[in-house]
Amino acid sequence: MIKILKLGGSIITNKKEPFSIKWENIERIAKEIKDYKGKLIIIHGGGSFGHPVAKKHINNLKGGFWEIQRAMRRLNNIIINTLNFNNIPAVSIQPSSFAYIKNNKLYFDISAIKLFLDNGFIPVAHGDIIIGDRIKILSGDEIATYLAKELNGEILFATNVDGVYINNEVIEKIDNKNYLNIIEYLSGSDGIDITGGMRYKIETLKKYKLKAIIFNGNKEGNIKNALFGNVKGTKIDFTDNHGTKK
Ligand code: IP8
Repeated sequence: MIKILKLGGSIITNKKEPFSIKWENIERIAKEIKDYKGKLIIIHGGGSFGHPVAKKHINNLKGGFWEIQRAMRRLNNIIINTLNFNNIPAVSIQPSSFAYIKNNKLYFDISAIKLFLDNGFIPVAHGDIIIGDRIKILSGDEIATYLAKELNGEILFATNVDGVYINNEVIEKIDNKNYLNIIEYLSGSDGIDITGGMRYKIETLKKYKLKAIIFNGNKEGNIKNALFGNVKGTKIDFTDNHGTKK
């Protein structure tokens, strides 16, 4: 199964201060990814780069198109430079050039992504602003879920919390059986986040019948452990055959 690592904006940037990078985290993340040799796509969020700029232009996205794109490209450059510096074959994939929206449905041309994967590269995409019958801020979570569905991938959500919390406790597992009980407890995320939070993540995973894990990407070793299938967090499985005998 292809792994899709979503780096939440809060683990790569300081969300409370515009355009501030968490350098130590990015360096550490690169070192943790290094040993993983399976097929991998990385997607990062907007954090204190994309979100404040998108918020500023929310009533005139067309006028702010380039400023939003530029904020995300700046962050993407930093991530990819750090990965390459650590000998990771990361390449930039800019969603606004392969994704669009029509009648509220997303369309992606993923041919280049597939070719990059087949040739041993690690495509690195990011939340972005996209065109279509309207202009839309596309979240990294939407890209992750779309690609997971198309490529039969599993999403590894590296966030700034240990998993999905209910009453101060991390829920070990969310599936079709306990979904309705859990969803009513969940809200958005802190800081300036204009594309949703935990609740939105879980709802989209459910909608597309996907498999994922939500874990704390700020803790040393967790990203590596997630790639190798043994991280602590909330395991999510909405796949059809989940729970049935094979
Ligand atoms: O942080 C948002 O991506 P996200 C991208 O994954 C922009 O929701 C441009 C704010």
